[in-house]
Amino acid sequence: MMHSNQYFPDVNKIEFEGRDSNNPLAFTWYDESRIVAGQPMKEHLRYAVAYWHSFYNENGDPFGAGTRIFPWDRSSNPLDNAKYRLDAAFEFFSKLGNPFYCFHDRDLAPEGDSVAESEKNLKELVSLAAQYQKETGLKLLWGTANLFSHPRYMNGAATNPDFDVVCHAGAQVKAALEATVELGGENYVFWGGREGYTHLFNTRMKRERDNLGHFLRAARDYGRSIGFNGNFLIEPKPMEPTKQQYDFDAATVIGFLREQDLLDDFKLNIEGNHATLAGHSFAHDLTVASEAGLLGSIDANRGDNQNGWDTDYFPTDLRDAVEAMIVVLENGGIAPGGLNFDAKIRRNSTDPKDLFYAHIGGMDTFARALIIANNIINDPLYAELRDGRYQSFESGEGKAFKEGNRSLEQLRDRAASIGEPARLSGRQELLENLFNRQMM
Ligand code: XLS
Ligand code: NI
Ligand code: NI
Repeated sequence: MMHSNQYFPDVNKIEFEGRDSNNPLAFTWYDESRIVAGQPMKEHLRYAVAYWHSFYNENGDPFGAGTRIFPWDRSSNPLDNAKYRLDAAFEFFSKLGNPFYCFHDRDLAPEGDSVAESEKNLKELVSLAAQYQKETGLKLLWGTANLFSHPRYMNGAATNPDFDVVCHAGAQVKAALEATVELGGENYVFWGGREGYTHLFNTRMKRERDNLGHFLRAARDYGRSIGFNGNFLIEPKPMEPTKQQYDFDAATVIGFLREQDLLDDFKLNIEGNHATLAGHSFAHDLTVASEAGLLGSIDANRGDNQNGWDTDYFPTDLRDAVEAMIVVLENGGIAPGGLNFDAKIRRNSTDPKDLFYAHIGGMDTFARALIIANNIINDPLYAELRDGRYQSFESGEGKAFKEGNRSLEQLRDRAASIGEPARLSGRQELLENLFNRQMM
């Protein structure tokens, strides 16, 4: 079975043409086989396209209906349209050259009138997707279940106060895990859109958190029993749609995973725009996850400085991407995770080529960022400005403290004997200039 060539007929395979090219349908920096830090770019970056934003999201907003016209909505039967959509998606992937994609159960296949019918729809689409994957070599970075769109989840999914709703969430996750395994997915994501609460005083946070723990352990056990060997990932987000209690940011999720004894199987999927919604930078949350040994994957997007929403812009801010790639390189890479463009074209971007421009922009930005990040890491000034500051812990008394061998009395006695410490500059401006020198 070959995917068609009818949905994006004006676009050919996107090639690397270099920075002198002015072809808007070519890469200027993403040269997938270029070696950076000992590895081809493609393997560092592991780009994925998000099925929902690119092929399912009509770009409605709270003020108006969707603006996109989907040429793959050819029929009045949603199951047929799901098949056309899959065909269009694989045409797009083949032309763009992304190695991975990600989906929710409900963007891949429509919900049926019963659990059994929904399962059947999903199975049908999964077997088609398996054929397209085989034909194109494309891989699944992760699967997930949409536990937030259906009205039944208005009070949450796994944290719903009504056990019957929790069961429906379980049914969906079971089927989505099976789909992920069948398609060779390397990770499985939980983003708890409607977990959390809208009013604290009709909510028992601890109870909901414990129920979520039971739910995630059941999902883990089932996944392992059907041969899922990849990482389970939790994607932190502080709000929107609900206020969150267990997944506000990376640090909160790590505490939750520890409380619920899930650290052996779960890692984090960090999204740029979610980190900024939590009042952090993208690189901050990546660093928190990485230092805990829990950086699993990345949703590469960005917010808008002028508002506080999850705007899911395509990531075209170079500085942001450079900072992210420093963390990724220092993490020893992102595999088996990847960089998933959990991003959408703007509501007024209605040219079919806009979806290509958007991904090309994101892919070029992170490719350039990878090169710059590697240059920064290899500049001796970087190590001096960062690790050099901690030199006093590398020998003598400081080293003894670092190893846990100094009491408060000993600290006091040393302070009394040494007098006022010298003022060591943090040299932040020099550090910023170092970054700019590599970027400009
Ligand atoms: C929404 C989330 C969502 C997850 C997958 O804000 O980013 O897209 O990545 O459910
Ligand atoms: Ni996301
Ligand atoms: Ni998001």
